[in-house]
Amino acid sequence: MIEKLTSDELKALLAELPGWKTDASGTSIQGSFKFADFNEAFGFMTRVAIKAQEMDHHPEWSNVYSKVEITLSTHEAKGLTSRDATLARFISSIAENSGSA
Ligand code: H2B
Repeated sequence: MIEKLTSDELKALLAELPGWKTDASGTSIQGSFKFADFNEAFGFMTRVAIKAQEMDHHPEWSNVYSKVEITLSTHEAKGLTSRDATLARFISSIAENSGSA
């Protein structure tokens, strides 16, 4: 069973990843990404989907035209783990390269 992040690790992760926040219970993190249009948003989602499939760790997300909202958590741990940190770091790194706000 994968271990949950400690509260210090979660604090450090949120400090490292501007724009991500945690829910009140600290069991998931949310990020919101805005692109120029649907084409940019869906390209971003495609890159995230490929990474998620490689990792076998998948986002809960929604898309409305140019906006993508993402929630990450690890069901197995009923909370946040290093898998969420890895995927969130990847998402932020490619969002920067896709013109997100
Ligand atoms: N994605 C996420 N976000 N959390 C999980 O715990 C998870 C997953 N578990 N993708 C994986 C798939 C698991 O259900 C399969 C069986 O490996």
